[in-house]
Amino acid sequence: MTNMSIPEKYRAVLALGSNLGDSEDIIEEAVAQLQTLDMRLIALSGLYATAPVGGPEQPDYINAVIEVATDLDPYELLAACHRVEQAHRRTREVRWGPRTLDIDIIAIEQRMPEPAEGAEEIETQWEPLLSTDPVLTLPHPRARERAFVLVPWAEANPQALLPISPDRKVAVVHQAYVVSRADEAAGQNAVTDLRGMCDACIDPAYAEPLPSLDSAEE
Ligand code: A4P
Ligand code: MG
Repeated sequence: MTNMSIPEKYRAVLALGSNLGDSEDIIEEAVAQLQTLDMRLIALSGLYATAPVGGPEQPDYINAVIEVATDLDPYELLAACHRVEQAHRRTREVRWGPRTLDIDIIAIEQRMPEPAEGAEEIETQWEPLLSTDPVLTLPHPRARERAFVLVPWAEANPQALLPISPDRKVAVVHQAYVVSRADEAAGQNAVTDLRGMCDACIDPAYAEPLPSLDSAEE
């Protein structure tokens, strides 16, 4: 149980997806179950019907994104996500194949140490964690090009920033717009109409298009 008087050490963005079983119920139950595992919900998107990206021919997905505050360290958080996937009898036969429940950790930020007593009050600082560990890659390497992650995340938190490198972040609302427009132009995978959302870009410096990822990462 979280002690509300002590602020949590981490904030995490989780993307949930399901395309087997009663996907809407599964996602809603999973959001409730995650909250019993030392996570406090701080933002929640709606449910999105999305066309499958990659993998074999498979049904459409239901996707959603949540933000949580937690004291679980990143690997404990991954284990908690796997527990909830297992509770929904998630199996792993084909990469990117259909699944009852997938929970990906999109990004984690760590609270910076509090200022010393007597020091001038400063706003809480959050530092994004970057990791290339294949067991837990942060941020999730494909998040930046997936409308089914970016669009719900932008809804849940219009101020969200996706870290790209130690000194570069992109506004999620902007990236959601860019990726959705590109998908739409290619006649595929449109998630929802975001026309006009680009106006909400936080800083034009983040508006530069991102290089596409090395196909070896796919
Ligand atoms: N892993 C590494 N980093 C992370 C992370 N940040 N979060 C490792 C979660 N897991 C991470 O994951 C494979 C391994 O990735 C794990 O052992 C974990 O330690 P998995 O869940 O077993 O397999 P997966 O989900 O099939 O693989 P992956 O690479 O996570 O797939 P993606 O990229 O998540 O794609 N289309 C629509 N419309 N909606 C979807 O939700 N999802 C996918 C899965 C494909 N197409 C989709 C959707
Ligand atoms: Mg996954």
